[in-house]
Amino acid sequence: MFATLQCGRFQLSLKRPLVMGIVNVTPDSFSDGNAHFRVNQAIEHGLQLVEEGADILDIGGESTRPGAQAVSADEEIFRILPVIQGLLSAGVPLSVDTCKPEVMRQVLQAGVDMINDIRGFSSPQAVDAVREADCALCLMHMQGEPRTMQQAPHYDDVVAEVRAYLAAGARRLRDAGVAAQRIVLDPGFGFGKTAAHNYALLHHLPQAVGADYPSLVGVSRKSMIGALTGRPANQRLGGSVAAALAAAARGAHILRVHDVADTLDALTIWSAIDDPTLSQGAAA
Ligand code: 7PJ
Repeated sequence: MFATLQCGRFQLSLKRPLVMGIVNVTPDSFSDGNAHFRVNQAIEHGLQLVEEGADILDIGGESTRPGAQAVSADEEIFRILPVIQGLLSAGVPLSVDTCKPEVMRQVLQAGVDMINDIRGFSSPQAVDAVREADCALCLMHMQGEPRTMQQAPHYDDVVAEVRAYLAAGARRLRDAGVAAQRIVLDPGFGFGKTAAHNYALLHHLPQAVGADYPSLVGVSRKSMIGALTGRPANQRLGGSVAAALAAAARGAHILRVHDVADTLDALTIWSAIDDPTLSQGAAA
């Protein structure tokens, strides 16, 4: 039904799961507060992820962790624009993780290929900022606001509620004139959800995202991994890769991860098990 995703300068094949590498440009993700230093490190990190095989890069200038400080549109643009410019010729589509319409307009002007909105293009201004472009749009579910969303998440039926939100959001985009080939849906792991909610959504991924649009899953290093392994964020590689594979097995089209090389290795082995042609030419 959807063999490809219209993603700005690129038409992405969705025949195998794609890996989206995360490039954070927030002060808390770098040891040095110096802006120039931060930009160079982020560009280098992005290039490294492309070398590891990333299919897409997702650049974010605002931390959405529970309790994180809000930043102005100007500050967000100041952080990410030079990183975008440094990565535009890296050979893969660039996505920007933002919920600010003004940031969306400016980065689209700069040439990015995808807008990833954790607020699901819920504001009419966000829809206006992206409708006439040819970028891909990732529409994510969130309950509440980043600062407070983890205080008391509640659902009567998390899978049905997330599905209804995503379907309504996609309908809003379509009604605004957005082509179906530009839309990707994301259950929003960790955004106003308990560990039990997150695992229910992962188990029922096909039901949570529906069959009309491709899906994006972001579970990398999240608290749902720490909740079961007891490990801090920098020791969640094994758990994150397991969750990414489980998402791929349930049909996820794009996996948003920190650890690109390890995730791709896991996908390579997992794919070969069900497709003997993939191991036939390999050395013994
Ligand atoms: C997600 C995201 C996600 C999408 C973040 C983190 C938190 N965008 N941005 N999906 N998570 N589409 O990476 O831990 O799950 S920021």
